Amino acid sequence: MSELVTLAVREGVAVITIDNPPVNAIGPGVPEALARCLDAAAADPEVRAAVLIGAGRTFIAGADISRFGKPGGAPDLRPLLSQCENLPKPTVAAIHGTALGGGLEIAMACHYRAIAPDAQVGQPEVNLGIIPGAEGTQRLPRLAGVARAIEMCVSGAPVHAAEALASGIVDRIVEGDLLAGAVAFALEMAAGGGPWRKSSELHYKLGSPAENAPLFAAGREQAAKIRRNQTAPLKALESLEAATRLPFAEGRLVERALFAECLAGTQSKAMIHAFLAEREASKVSGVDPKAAATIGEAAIIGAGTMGSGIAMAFANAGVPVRLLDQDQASLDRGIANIRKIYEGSVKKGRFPADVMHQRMALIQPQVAWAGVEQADLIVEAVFEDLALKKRIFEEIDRIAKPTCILASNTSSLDIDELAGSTARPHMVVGMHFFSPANVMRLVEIVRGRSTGIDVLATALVVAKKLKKVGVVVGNCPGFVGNRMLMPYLREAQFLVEEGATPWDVDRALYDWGMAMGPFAVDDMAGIDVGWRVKQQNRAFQNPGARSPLVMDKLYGMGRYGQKTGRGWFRYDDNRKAAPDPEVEALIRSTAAEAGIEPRAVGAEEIVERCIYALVNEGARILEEGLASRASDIDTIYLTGYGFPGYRGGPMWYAGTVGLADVHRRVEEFHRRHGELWTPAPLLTRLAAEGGTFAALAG
Ligand code: T1G
Repeated sequence: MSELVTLAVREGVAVITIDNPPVNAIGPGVPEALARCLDAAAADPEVRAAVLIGAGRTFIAGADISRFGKPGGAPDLRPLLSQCENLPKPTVAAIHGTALGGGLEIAMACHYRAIAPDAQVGQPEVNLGIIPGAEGTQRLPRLAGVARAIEMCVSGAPVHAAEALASGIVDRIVEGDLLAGAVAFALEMAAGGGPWRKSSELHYKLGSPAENAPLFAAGREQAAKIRRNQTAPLKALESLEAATRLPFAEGRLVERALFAECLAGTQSKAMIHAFLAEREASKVSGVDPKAAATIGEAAIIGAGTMGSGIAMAFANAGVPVRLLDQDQASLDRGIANIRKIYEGSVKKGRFPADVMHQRMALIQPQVAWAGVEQADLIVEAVFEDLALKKRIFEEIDRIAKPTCILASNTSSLDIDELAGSTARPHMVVGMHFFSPANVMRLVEIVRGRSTGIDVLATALVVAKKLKKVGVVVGNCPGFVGNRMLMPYLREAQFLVEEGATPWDVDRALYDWGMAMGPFAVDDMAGIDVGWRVKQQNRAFQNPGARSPLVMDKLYGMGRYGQKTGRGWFRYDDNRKAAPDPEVEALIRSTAAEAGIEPRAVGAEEIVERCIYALVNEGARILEEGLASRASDIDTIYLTGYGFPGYRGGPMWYAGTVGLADVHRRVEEFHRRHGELWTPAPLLTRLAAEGGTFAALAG
């Protein structure tokens, strides 16, 4: 019998253990081995019942995602589920950790489910652009009711044990030893003599068409809101609807056809790429996570928006953190903000008030340096000013213990310069968080010339501990994300000078899938901030190259964006944006003065100009070795810049368009708009070879 699944008999119960680390995914060989164990359990006269349990940290986390797209990569689990459900002895799934996707589907095909109090169950397939493919959309509404099944399949979010019990997905919570509890449960059921409960045969929770119609309408509304432009949640709803209308045997066929359709589509390929790319990012050649230092305590310098957000991220992960500011008033403001955000979360029911108190207690506000010498990691998060940051680095270098890592949250300044102002350049690293830092998942980990690999390892482990995605990047102005953003924002501005309105540009990119349009981003971040970054980067602008004209004027007019109620757009008291005729007139007159003839600019051109600007700059970044693989760039844009997951990131997306086509357009833009559009040599080469960024060796 395969070691992936083992069978042992305990008190007359066959204990079938799935052991496929790290998360017991249903990889090659697992369904077959499970089937053999079920057969053996059925055949053994000594066995009265069976328990399915996962070894290690979790029950089954679903199908093996790394195999999707490969031959036999998405195995049909349905014969296994029938075998499980039709076993002539009661079966109990014993769930700890997470039962996700195919894992929950297997559990639902068992007659009963026992769960550990801290475990979760979910159908997260929509996160991968697919729907449950092994009867999940048919069994879940039968167990949990239509409303709950819609909520779980559309959001993809897991539910906790208590909720799973209340809604009927599981039958019993086992405190203490899960296996012992599950065995006892199985014996109880065996003693009852059957018949055992089959989820495929339940009907009473399926509702009537009249009851279900508003639930499905609400589900579609929710899908449009939280999963804009995505096809999988709509297919999941269609499949759930089939469950309510058709017998089980027919509903499962509808599900399978819709599943296959999703799996063959571009959205699932992009989202599966995104899942794997995110995990790949933490693997950096030569960097061993085991070399990471333990961070028992951290300190953050600067209690502004970024510093406070970073302090929250540490507190949320249970790490004590000192929050410093030289100015008591700023410190008080920072702490008041943190409290407000936590209170908001409590009000929304995200966590109870005592969790808020625990987190607040982990944050120690102070104006003096006392105690900072105990920190294992210090993150500098002051105003974006090189001279100021250098002074702070000199200071913290003096105070911090020798093993302390000194990180900067700079979004564009030179890490080597900062490292140079300390006596420990190998301990200096960039940790560029994104605003709001307690929410956004990306951390660009900037590797300076001298940064030690053990320091990189620690930064990666810290990012993971903070439940963030750390991506190692090289040291250059803007690093990876903001360096690419510059040409993207620049094209957005050129497009309005050529005849589009800021509203047109934002609408086109939002409709295409970006979380926000570029002008809304400018207004949110602050036009004054953008202006200052531009001044700092003047040295990197090609003399004589075209430069956007309008932003400087907005800055001069004090139109700083949302914070002043006026920027590229006008804002009402609820910060709702509206087009501003004054800005449009300013754009037209500025363009006319510069001799730019206005023309009609369509949505397609807007998307191509902005997105291909990202791609072309991304190709240069790869060439220069500032990102180690294209998928890292994708991860940065997906987790930090609101790039739509179902398009896989800019470099992946370029591959789906075809690099030859992208290159052709870039060349056209080059001819029409000048040197800023010079095609990156890597793009030219790959386009000629028929290659993709994704296929480049990392
Ligand atoms: N397949 C393959 N590998 C997986 C995996 C999976 N399903 N889930 C996790 N991994 C790997 C991951 O790549 C990483 O690898 C390691 O496990 C730890 O993951 C038929 C079609 C389970 C909650 O969508 O949500 O079933 O980096 O870093 O934070 O209808 O992973 O160590 O090499 O994320 O503790 C549905 C996705 C599949 C679950 C653990 N299942 N996974 O989180 O660790 S579709 C999912 C997760 C399906 C059926 C359908 C999380 C986790 P490495 P990690 P974590």
